Amino acid sequence: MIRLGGWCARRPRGAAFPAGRRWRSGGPAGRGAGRALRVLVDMDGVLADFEGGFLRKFRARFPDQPFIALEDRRGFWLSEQYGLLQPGLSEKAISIWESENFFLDLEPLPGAVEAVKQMANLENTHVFICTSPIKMYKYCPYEKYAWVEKHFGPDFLDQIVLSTDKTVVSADLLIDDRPDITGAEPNPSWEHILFTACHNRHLQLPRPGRRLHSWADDWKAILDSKRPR
Ligand code: UMP
Ligand code: MG
Repeated sequence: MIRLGGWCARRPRGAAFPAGRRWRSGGPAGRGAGRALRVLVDMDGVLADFEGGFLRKFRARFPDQPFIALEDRRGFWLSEQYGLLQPGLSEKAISIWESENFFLDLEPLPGAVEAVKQMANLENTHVFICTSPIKMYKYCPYEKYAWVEKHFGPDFLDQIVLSTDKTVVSADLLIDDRPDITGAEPNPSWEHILFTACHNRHLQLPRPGRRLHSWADDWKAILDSKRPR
């Protein structure tokens, strides 16, 4: 059996593995022992600088409006904090990420692209980019695919999982900056590793919650802690 994205296909005996799929070095049955470790990596706030990109475009489009500096951000929902700052500001904030090229123009967070390329090339490791699109779908889903192609190359497009409910996606790990990840599945298969972001850095995690402070942090050790011994 060959793993192709999230499903399995029969490989004819003796046939070569598909070209250009080096990141699936964990490969078919996994070259080492046991099944491959599956890691979901979130996009906004983990790979792509959603908060920085938002603030830059908000200030450019609404130069006379108040704004929230990144060090003052609290809570996952930017729109809520802007709404508390001034009536009507929540709608202005939303209009920024609903605009064309917002998601495509986001800068990668420091070290993110290199780390995920490395991760995908590890033995026995399957990496998926698991991201929630906004409901206004005119630009966002297309631009998320275009962003992955731009920074990871076209072969990595197979690794995208778009889902507003990440609890129904099965994996060993989910690296995500949102503190409260809930959904239809009350017992998700993954362990959530909270990726530190401006809006969550002050939170005390309930035990035994773990953080990845940045891509300079030891993400390999976190993966290794989930591998069978
Ligand atoms: N988002 C909102 N409102 C906010 C902040 C973010 O709708 O106040 C959206 C933008 C992203 C999504 O598409 O939430 C975050 O997705 P994840 O990083 O959780 O996958
Ligand atoms: Mg996120």
